[in-house]
Amino acid sequence: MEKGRIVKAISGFFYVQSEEEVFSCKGRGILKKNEQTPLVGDLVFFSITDQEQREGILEELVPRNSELTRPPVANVDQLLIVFSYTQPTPNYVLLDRILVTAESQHLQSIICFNKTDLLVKIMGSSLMEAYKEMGYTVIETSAITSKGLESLKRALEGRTTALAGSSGVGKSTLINSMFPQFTLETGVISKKIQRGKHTTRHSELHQINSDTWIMDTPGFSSLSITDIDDSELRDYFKDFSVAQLSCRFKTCLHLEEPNCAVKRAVKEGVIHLNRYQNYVNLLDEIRKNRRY
Ligand SMILES: Nc1nc2c(ncn2[C@@H]2O[C@H](COP(=O)(O)OP(=O)(O)OP(=O)(O)O)[C@@H](O)[C@H]2O)c(=O)[nH]1
Ligand SMILES: [Mg+2]
Ligand SMILES: [Zn+2]
Repeated sequence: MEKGRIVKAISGFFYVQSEEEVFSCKGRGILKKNEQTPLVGDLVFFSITDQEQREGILEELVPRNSELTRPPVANVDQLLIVFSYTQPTPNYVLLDRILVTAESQHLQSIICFNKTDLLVKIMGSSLMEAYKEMGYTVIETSAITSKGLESLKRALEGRTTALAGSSGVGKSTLINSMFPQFTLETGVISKKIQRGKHTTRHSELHQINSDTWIMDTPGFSSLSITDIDDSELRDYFKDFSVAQLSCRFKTCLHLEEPNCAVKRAVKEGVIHLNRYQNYVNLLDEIRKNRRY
């Protein structure tokens, strides 16, 4: 059997990269029987059915280090969450949803603000500073002027990174600008609604060198939080971690409980109000979904 990595999945075929070659493979009954759905990023064993046509059959999935449903990907080390300063404007609710998902999977997150060239003046927002203080790497880039691309490349080195973010923020353009060997398809922004047109349709993993991979993904604008318990949500808000040690109740959910140190920190401006509001909304959503 051969070993490889799924780099793309389209209409029932899994494209498996092994050394320098890519084989198109069909799944095997055994995977279905075990209720295993292969994902892009999966390490697999496969057998070759036609060497010349580069065809094969998937035999076995290697156990995953991590797994995400949106974007659907296995074995990434980190997410590169991309926003643009304008066209389209940043969606901080989406940012917190992606961060919560990443934290729950113990993935690192890098936050990238792209299209700095479109701004007359960069408005350093207090919210952005807040994310830096929480310990996230925040990088400002322009795929057009190459600003920030060198530091972004350094942050990707030696790791498998999936991009995530709304359509039109410049994910594919950033990959093309950092790595000129790629010519991924990019799209224009709709003038009328100032949004992207969902140009990238399939996630695809690209190998940069022996231990560096990057995955382009389709844009998305909503992300529902499933698989997370209301009691654990607070642990995925990094900025709560210090304050919540001082809440009167160990299990404080920072809502109506007396002597809540997180709410105090919000009042004092130590925790950003937007973050707290997003937390309360997400908690509410998780509880509502559970009821049905
Ligand atoms: N001015 C400016 N335009 C950019 C920048 N990065 C990307 N763009 C433009 O934004 C548009 C959308 O870029 P894409 O790379 O297709 O965006 P995407 O995030 O891959 O979008 P989807 O594939 O639809 O999810 C294109 O017209 C790009 O040229 C940037 O840094 N500055
Ligand atoms: Mg794209
Ligand atoms: Zn509390």
